[in-house]
This record gives sequence, structure tokens and C-alpha cells, in this order.
Amino acid sequence: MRINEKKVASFIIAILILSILAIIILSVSMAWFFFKSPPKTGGISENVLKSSMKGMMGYASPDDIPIRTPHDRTPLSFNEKDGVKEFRLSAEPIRWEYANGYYVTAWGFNGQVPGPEIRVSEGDRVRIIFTNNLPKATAVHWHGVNVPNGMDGVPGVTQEAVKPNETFVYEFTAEPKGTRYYHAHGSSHMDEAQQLDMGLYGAFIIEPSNFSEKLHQNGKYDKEFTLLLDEWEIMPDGTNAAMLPGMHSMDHNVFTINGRAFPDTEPLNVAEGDKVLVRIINAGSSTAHPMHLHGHSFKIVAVDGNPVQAGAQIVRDTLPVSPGERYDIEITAGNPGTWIFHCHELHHADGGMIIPFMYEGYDNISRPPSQKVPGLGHEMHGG
Ligand SMILES: [Cu+2]
Repeated sequence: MRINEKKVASFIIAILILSILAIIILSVSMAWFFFKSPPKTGGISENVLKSSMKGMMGYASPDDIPIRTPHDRTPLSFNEKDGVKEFRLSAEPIRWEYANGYYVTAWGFNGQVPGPEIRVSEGDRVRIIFTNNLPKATAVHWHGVNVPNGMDGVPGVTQEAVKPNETFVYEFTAEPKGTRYYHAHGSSHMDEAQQLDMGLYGAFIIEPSNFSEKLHQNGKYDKEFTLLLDEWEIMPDGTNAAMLPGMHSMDHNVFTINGRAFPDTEPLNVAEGDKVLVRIINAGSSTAHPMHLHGHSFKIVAVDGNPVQAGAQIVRDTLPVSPGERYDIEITAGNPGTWIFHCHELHHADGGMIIPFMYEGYDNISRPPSQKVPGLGHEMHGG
């Protein structure tokens, strides 16, 4: 059989045309993929965002999530029942105002970041009725409190995780005295960091049972403050990167003290001559913060809540605080002015980890405008 040369030629031309078309289509789609304008979530697809919004927050749209600000903070009181101090705690999906007009999708104990302070005396019998209003399972760990094993709040080890809409009752004796805290411990050992990064933590202060050892009450300190440190990765649209799959990065851009970024941190207001106790708790999941106070030295009076004997109290002006650590420091207010107390990892200070130490009559701080995500320059929408 004779080969039809004309046919072969047409075949080759057809192949060539098809190849050229394929190359054009491929190039155009690659160019579109690489050069299309990034979505406001910094490269996360709308579908991933939608499923994270539903899966982590329980809402279809961020606009439906309740907004909570520092004005919504409610101190947590207890009911005394049969000699037991009974507290009610819940975990809630919220949009937390971390600086004036700027919001992050978060989880908050009782709808607050940090969660409300729990304050009891050493030896108190404490019952915490915890309800999980999140779409994910979780549990509460009492950090530094010597609870019985079954009350330790570690899912898969000491208890079943508390499922959405379920309630778990923690009960234990509050000991030892000192600066303790509580935080989520995940639904399993795979998501502890994620749940902490969503904002689930709060101070748990155990006062001495002996009145003469109490702080405010016997006049040992004139002022007392508790500072909870935390770091966040917040997308330009206010999405907490911790809620996105595979996004547990170290790319933090917002650093908060008591849930707020400078210049909107709540100042430490003192008067000249005050003896001031500051409890520092690093509640973040991953980053140490060398905290530096301008214009003063301070004395470390407790480490991880445990008192340091007078002869061993070190005097410093910069104190590194690792995740999970607590330091109680004593400051004598003898140098009037408005001073800053800030993280000396200066990227963290830039991202908001600064709090004014402000003397009466010196409220003359010149505040820059509120910032959200440093360096990105995106406007974030609030409610
Ligand atoms: Cu820091």
C-alpha cells in the first residue's frame, strides 16, 4: 500500500496547530494563576476560607460572628455551693477587637480574650462548669495548679475531649498559691497550638489563704496588674491564620498584651510612691518575650507563681518570658513620667507588644493611630 504523502503532511500540520494551541492555553492559564490579584486572605482560596469559617467558627460568614470588645469584659464571680466556689466558663467563637476598630476571628473563654480572671484562695474547693460552644471539641487545662490527674484537661490522656455543646465539670482544690493560668489543651495532641492560638487562655490567681500574706488587702502592694502575652498571625481581612488548615506558621504579625495591641493596650496606671506588683504570663504557644521596662529596675518576687526568697530576688530591667512561664515582678514607682514596658524582640514591639507604665498626671502620651496588621497597610473592616 502506498503512503499518502498529502495525508501525512496534513496530519503533521494538525499536530503542530494543536501543540501551539495547547502551549497558548497552558501559558495563559499559568499567567492567570501567578498574576491574578491575590484574594484578601493573602492567597487562601475562598472555598478553604468558607469551610474554615464554618468548621472553626460555626458561621457561614464572618459578618455573622458576634463582635466582642474590651467593653464587653465581665468579671467572673462564683456561687458558693456546699463550701465549693462554683464558676461558669464557656468557649465561644467571636470576633475580638484587638485594637480600636480592628477585629480578629478568635475563640474566647466567656467571649473574651483573655478569658476572665479566676481568683480564689489557696485551699479553696473550686468547681468550674465548662460548656463548649465551639464547633470543635476542646478541654481546659489548669496550668501550674496541682489538680488530680482526671482534672488536668488533656484530651486523649486524662479525659475525653468536650464535644460541641457538651458540658464538663472540673473540680479540684486550689493549690499551690501563686500566678497560675488556664488554657485550652486541644481536642487531641494534634491541635493544642491551634486552639491556644485562637485565644483560649486566662489568668488563674490563687491568693494565699493567710490574710497577712495577701497582697492588696494588707497594703503590701498599692497596685496589682496581670499581663497575658500572646502572638497572632492575622490576615489582612481579619482572619486568624490559626483557623486555616496547615497554617500554623511562625509568621506572627500582631503581638498583644491582655488581648490588645499598642497603642490600644490598657496602660498600667500608677501613682508616685506606689509599690506595684505585675504578674506576667506568657500565654502564647511558641514565642519568648524579653520584657523590658524603661526608667525602672524591678525585682523578681515569684517564678512560675512560686515565691522567691527575699535574699534570692534578682533585680532586672529586661526579663525573657517563655511560653507557659510566669513571673511576678515588683516595681517601686519612683520615677514619674509615661514609660513604656515592651517586648525587646523589637518586631514584637512593632506588632503591638508595648504597654504604657503611666504615672498619675502624666497621661500625655502621644499615640499613633491604631494599627492592625503592621506592614500590610490593609484596612480591616469592623462591625
Ligand atoms: Cu516578644
